[in-house]
Amino acid sequence: MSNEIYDFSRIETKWQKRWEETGLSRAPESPSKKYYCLVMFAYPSGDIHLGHFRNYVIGDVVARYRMMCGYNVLFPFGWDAFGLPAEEAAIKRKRHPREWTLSNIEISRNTLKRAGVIFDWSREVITCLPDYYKWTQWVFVTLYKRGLVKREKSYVNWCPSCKTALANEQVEAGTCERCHSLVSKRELDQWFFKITDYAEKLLADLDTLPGWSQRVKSMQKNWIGKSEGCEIDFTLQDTGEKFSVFTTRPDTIYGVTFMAVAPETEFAKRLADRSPNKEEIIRYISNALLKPEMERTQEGEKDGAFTGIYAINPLSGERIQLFIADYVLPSYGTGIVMGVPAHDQRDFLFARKYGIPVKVVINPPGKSLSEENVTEAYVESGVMVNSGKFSGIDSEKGKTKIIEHLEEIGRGRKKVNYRLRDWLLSRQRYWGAPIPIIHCQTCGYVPVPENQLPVLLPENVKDFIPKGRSPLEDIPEFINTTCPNCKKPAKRDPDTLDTFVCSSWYHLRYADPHNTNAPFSKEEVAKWLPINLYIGGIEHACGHLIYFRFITKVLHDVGYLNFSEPATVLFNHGMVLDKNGVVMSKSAGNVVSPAESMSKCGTDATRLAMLFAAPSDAEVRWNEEAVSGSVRFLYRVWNFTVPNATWLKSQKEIRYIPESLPKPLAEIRRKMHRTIKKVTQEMENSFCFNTAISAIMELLNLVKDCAQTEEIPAQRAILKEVADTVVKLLAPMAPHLAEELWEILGNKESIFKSAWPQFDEEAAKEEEVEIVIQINGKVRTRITVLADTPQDALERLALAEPKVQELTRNKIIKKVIIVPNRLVNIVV
Ligand code: ANZ
Ligand code: ZN
Repeated sequence: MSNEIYDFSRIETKWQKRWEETGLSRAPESPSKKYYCLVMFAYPSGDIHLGHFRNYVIGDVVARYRMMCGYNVLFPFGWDAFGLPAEEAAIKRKRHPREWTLSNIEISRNTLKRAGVIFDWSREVITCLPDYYKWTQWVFVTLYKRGLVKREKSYVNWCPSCKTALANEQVEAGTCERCHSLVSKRELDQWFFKITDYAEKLLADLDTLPGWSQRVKSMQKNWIGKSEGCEIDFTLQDTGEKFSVFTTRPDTIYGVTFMAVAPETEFAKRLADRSPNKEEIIRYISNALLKPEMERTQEGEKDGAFTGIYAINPLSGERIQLFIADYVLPSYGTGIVMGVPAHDQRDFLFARKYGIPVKVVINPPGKSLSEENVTEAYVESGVMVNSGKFSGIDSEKGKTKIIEHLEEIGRGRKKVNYRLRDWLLSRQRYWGAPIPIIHCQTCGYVPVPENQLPVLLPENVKDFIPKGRSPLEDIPEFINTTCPNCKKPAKRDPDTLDTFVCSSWYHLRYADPHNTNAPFSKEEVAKWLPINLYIGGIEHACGHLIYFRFITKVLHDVGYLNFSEPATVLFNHGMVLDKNGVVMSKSAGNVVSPAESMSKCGTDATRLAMLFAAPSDAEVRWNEEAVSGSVRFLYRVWNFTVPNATWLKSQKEIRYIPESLPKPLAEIRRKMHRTIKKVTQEMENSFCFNTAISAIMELLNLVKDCAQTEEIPAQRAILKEVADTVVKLLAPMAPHLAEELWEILGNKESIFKSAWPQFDEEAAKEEEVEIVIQINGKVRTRITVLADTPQDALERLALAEPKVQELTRNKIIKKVIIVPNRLVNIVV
């Protein structure tokens, strides 16, 4: 064995094998001090690339750090193996999704092992295998029994090229987030989770999550979109039929000059039927349905069609024109808007286009608007005018007054609305967990009883290409069954579950991954959860990160969990960009595998280069050259430790008194404690491993020229401390090299069983110096500042001294002479 050179490939293989043999990554049965570090699992749609590598290495650094702090660490991994990406890839290659997926998992798992990421593979979950999706189906049935599942015919987002329905979260700027085709609407019978029942809890509990960034919390808050207002009942002039609108501005009710109905609604269809302009209205409605939602909600000119029918305002009794207009969304409020052109800009543009009156009912403080001088809507609050007995009232107060009045006369009520929509679950695709529902002619919808789960996805399927209806529908052996209730012939639901259902509960399965009687036992979950640190990309803020909070809350309410928020701390790592600054992704086709760099320069150097490139929450533009920089640094660590190892560990330990260390050694010792402090803070809080690494580099620079000498008695003791410390501080980031050096320094056990170095606050303190302050060469006062305070700061501090202010008042300062760490002389 040669210790002469840093042979990374030998070292990395050796330690990966050793960790596996000793079960370093195994989470214990009964943790006494637990730490659950979770990274978002991956779609197995190829090998992992540098984006994954970064995410998982960050997790690995934290997991290893926590081990050294004495925690029992759970750091599991798995695969989000169902769903479109895998299915699309398999179709392209003419392979079965299952076979394609499992072989990708194999490849990616090996790459992750080579990356030195010590996941506890004994707890791996793969969502496309029956032992997992049985319980995904159980989650569905559990929510079904709880009344949280609904079936509804509704217009769904439809991707014409993926040929499937999409959840709102999967629509990006009006296009399919996968293939970027324009999304249109299609009416289908669909299953939904009633996540809106939890809107208030999901919103309110954001306040109980100090460990989540403001950014994610406000994204979720906007997504949930709580809005407080009221519902007001209007009537049709001719038939007296009642219909309601949702508004946040009841104070503007006297300003309503038209009403607009969403084209998708039943109400619109009924109006069309009775309209004198029937043909035009029907044409307008069918055109509107083809428009992507994006186009409808964009700013700019709005259009609509007048139905020829009128409504009556419940307070003013005025007659109002009814329009069908596609800027009104069917799924928000009641799908009908009371149009107030004077105080809503959209309504204003609409009114100007169709020659509808603009009636001012709110005046800005101290001003008077009128139809003629309004050039845009006045949307602020003000004084109510032209509003019957409410005129003259402040509009904020008016809101409450109007609602009270409407409630009294039975024509309106307070109402809270959420922008959040129910979670669309059904996918008309093959590669997913079958929806565990049986359609029976007699009994209706019957959930599959738990003892009949899983509903197996048929595997010998040749034709699973999407055709616009579910491929499972064409498989008689699958679709035909008997009703669990009445035992008559019945049919299975042909759709599969959105994969976000699979990933909404995987964090729980890791606590008890081999349970065959239940998705998890309450006891096992209680040992590990909630997650201490959850690491993943910001792109999941309004999708997965809401879904998994929702499912956790439901399972809590059903009594399976003793906590209702899944993760205490959430960390969003930044993206990895390619050379041209484009986000690395499978779909962009610009992915770089970490494998090449790991072979060429070593895993530790590749990890370090990635960690050194930027703070963990910032973007990294990947640059191969950075790796050679970290190779050089690792060599320096090696060259400091290895040649000195025998000397450092020889003879008995030397004790020293810190106060009596000679200056250079005291300097080294202070730097060491400061470095420990810095690195520890980064490991605990902000994960700026780049600055942690530079601190270690600085420390190493300070000691690299220290000779082996016994003349200064404490020299060896200090250098031994520095060597141990550097190796330990580097261990989470460059684990293989650290293990090897730790062994060379004479230790028998893994460095990850050793204790993380502690810093001494006193020793880490910066040195202070006294600065003499002179005016025209005469000593006037003294101040104490940190050593090496820069000149401009010294000047500012000196001039701010009361004594100096007093003596320089009404005098002109000609110049300021500064001798760093010693003196400031002010010439007046
Ligand atoms: C009259 C009014 C007057 C309104 C005014 C606003 C200003 P937020 O705050 O986002 O909840 N609205 C209601 N249902 C709608 C739908 N289905 N599609 C499009 N717009 C709809 O928005 C609530 C406001 O959005 C409601 O208050 C309504 O317009 C409109 F000076 O009613 B408002
Ligand atoms: Zn039946």
